[in-house]
Amino acid sequence: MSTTAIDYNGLIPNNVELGADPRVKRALESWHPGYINWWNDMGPEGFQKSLVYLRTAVSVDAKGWAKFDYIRMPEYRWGVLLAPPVEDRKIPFGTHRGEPAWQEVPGEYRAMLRRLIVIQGDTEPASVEQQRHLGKTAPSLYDLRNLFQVNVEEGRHLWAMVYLLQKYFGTDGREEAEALLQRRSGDPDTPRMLGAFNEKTPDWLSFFMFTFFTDRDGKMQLESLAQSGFDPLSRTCRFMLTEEAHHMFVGETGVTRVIQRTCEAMKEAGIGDPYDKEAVRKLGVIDLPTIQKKANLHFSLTLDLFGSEISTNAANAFHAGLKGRFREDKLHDDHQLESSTYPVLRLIDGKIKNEDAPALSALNMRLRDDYVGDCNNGMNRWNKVTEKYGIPFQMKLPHVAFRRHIGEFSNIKADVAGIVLSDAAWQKRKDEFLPSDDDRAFIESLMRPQATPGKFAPWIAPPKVGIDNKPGEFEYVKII
Ligand code: BYC
Repeated sequence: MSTTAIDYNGLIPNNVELGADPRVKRALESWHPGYINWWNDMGPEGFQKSLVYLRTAVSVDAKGWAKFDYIRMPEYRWGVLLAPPVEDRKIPFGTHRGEPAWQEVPGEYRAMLRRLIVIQGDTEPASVEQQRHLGKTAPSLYDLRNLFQVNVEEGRHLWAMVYLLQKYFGTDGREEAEALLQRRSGDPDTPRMLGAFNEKTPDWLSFFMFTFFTDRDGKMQLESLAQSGFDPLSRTCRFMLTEEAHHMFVGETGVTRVIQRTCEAMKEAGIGDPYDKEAVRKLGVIDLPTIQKKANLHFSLTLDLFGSEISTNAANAFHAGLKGRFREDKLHDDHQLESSTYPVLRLIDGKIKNEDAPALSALNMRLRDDYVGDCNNGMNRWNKVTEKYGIPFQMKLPHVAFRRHIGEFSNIKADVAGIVLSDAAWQKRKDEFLPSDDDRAFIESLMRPQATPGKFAPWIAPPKVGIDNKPGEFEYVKII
């Protein structure tokens, strides 16, 4: 079988020759019912019987890898798909740089590798759990379908990590695979592993912000793991990145459409002041300062996912050749970083300052910097919309010290400009920066479902083009 073709004959579609690997095939087949139970219990609520126009991977070839069709979500063909191998691939960084990439787990790094895979795996079902109630308030069938596409693919990403655990980590891999189905987002006793994945995604603006900001962390982390010297992880992540692009598209265009609708409504009503919240809200659209507050919230939550600025874990994973930098293969240096430094934003004597730190210890900071750059590019595209309508409002990323729970700034309170505030000042001003109860209640009041094909809730503009080039009236979800 070619390495790009997918075998659809068994229970688990795959391009890893599961048929020739009875032990792993059995392990995955016995994990399957638990997964389906989890999907039925924790996946999209109320739409499990509906027919959804979804894409499914039919190849891992970069061109034409997916086909679209109506499918009931519990019948989605979740599979194990790895990008084609790179012939003669070498470990691209760290102390083993230049040695042949590992096809088996390097014994000395087993625990570290397992931890990275488990953390990655844990985020995938977590996001499905966070988004499970959103179907009920979808602003259109187009958006409903996109939500479900994201959800089923996060489910597949869980499969991707579970395959690695089952195939390469024996009994403890099986236990970890089981535990991935037991933890629950937001559960006080068995929470998901990383902070942001225990937060709520209460409304569609949050969903778009999540897919813009948090899925973008997914992209950065997957790009770093795609560099891994452990070749099966690298190949797995490379294919996941193909799917991830759509998730960020959903976020970026989702927020763009919200901003566009607000600007249109303001123009039609002759409102030029974006801060005239009351007047704008009367139009049934979300005022721009409230959209900015949602961005502040999701950006700050997501920054915590990069871990501490200075991290021995990150240094060890790089040194070992397990987790590289963003697009390591495009960087020009010694790829070992034993003697280089990197500027890190730190809290020194109560002031936020740059300080050079050993580059190995500063890898989380470096990845976060790359991430912030990527977010800025997306945000600049949002700002083109307000510019086009001549509305004097530009979205801006808050300072990286704003509202942090992990790392250098977790013990201070800073405003969106990075000015350190007293606790009292923060309490007094926090509603300036973050959605207040009133903002949340207003957004919630707009969340009314629109399930007529081709129609959209009044607070969001239609997309420029349909999915799979379908026309505007296309019935993306047949609700049953
Ligand atoms: N919450 O040295 P430190 C995605 C823990 S998103 C709670 O500072 P490290 C997706 C840390 O575990 C991408 N705990 O950080 C998006 C450690 O605990 P232990 C997911 C946290 O390890 C949308 C301790 O603090 N993938 O795919 O260098 C939808 C000290 O850690 C947090 C990955 O993250 C936190 N935020 O970096 C669906 C890639 N941050 O071990 C999917 C794999 C840190 O001492 N993970 N801690 O008990 C990693 O590379 C690293 O684990 C992290 C943390 C970047 C997350």
